[in-house]
Amino acid sequence: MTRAVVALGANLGDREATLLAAARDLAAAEGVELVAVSPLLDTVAVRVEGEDPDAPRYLNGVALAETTLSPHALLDLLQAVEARHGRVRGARWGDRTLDIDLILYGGRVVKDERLTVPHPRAHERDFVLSPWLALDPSAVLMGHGRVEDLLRRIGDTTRPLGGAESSGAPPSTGRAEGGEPA
Ligand code: A4P
Ligand code: MG
Repeated sequence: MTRAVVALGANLGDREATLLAAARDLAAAEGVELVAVSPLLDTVAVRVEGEDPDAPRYLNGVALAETTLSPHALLDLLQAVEARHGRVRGARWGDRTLDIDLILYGGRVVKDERLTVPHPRAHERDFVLSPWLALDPSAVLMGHGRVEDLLRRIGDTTRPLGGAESSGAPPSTGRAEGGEPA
């Protein structure tokens, strides 16, 4: 068995339902044991040009799995689950109902035309690091160091699902716009 770290994201459709269904699909797959799924976090869309506050926001999470599948067989599975949930491959980093990336596969380094592991951009993405850290406070991203340190360096702009603006802020008191009632 090899420990794999998988990142899930969605910014179209019922994001929460899709991510939970995808996690169930992974748990049910031959050769995969789902160990844990992180809290789902609401995140600003990152486009090729940078963060886009006008794009539909993402819901992101991370899952830990134990697998007997090879890295490429696991990628096949992740892509089959994406397809089952209506993923259409359009623009790079474009809007999608479901994206599943393989972040880590044990201590293996893979670099070919289909697969790069560790994921080459995970270290600079709070939407990967933050849910991963929530799941595993001692997580280490091979080649980059402790997830906690990486996240502190880039800053965490993620929000809890259905929560307040940022962690720690009290929910809105619902102050009336038009002044106090008479
Ligand atoms: N591929 C290579 N390595 C991997 C890997 N480790 N895991 C190949 C998964 N796939 C890998 O991916 C393109 C090709 O990458 C695949 O065919 C596979 O063989 P894709 O999913 O078709 O396209 P993509 O996801 O648009 O491209 P890319 O470059 O993988 O994008 P990223 O880096 O995954 O970024 N903003 C927020 N807030 N949250 C997000 O989740 N995700 C993206 C996608 C952009 N912005 C985001 C989010
Ligand atoms: Mg992808």
